[in-house]
Amino acid sequence: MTELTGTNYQLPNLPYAYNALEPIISEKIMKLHHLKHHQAYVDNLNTALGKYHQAESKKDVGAVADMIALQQAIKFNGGGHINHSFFWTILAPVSTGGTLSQSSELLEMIVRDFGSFEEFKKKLTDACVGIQGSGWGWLGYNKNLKRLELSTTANQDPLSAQGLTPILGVDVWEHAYYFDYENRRKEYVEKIWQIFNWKAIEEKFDKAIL
Ligand code: MN3
Repeated sequence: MTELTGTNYQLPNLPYAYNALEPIISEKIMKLHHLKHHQAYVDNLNTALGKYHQAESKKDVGAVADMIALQQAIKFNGGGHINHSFFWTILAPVSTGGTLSQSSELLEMIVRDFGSFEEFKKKLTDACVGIQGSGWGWLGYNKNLKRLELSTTANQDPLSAQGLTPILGVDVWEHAYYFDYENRRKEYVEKIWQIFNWKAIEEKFDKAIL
């Protein structure tokens, strides 16, 4: 049990049913991914934060070492909670997520920064496929340079650590696809384009450029 009082983080509800992303992602994967993996990040984050606050409340230099020792757990599980909470919202059942509207500012910037939508899609897919081990592939917005950038992160590192605001992300941990695609990560990444929620992705972009 966690000692944390007041601000326990909670697993967010999915905005669709567990079987809603079939046949691209199975109900079995979605249930495990959300109810087991994401829940574990939330629980472990709450536990680590509880211990952190306990150590902090001692106001003793000896407890600072305990706080430092907890940082990796906070980063990993906090990143997992951030990344998955984001990921669920940019997916939608096949043929309900729409397409990027031709008049959108996001499409305009994609064309400016990557040449064409097709080129962007290929580059992001390649980046996801090329990640060694577990991680995420991203389209991010660089506020300082006012441009879109492709990036990857290892493990559960959040994209914000690179100074980028996430617009679109792909979980390429094996738990995200292995039951459906086995070792065929490329096929999973190519198919996930069918279940992106472009309205939600445009909203992320509109917020990021404010
Ligand atoms: Mn995952």
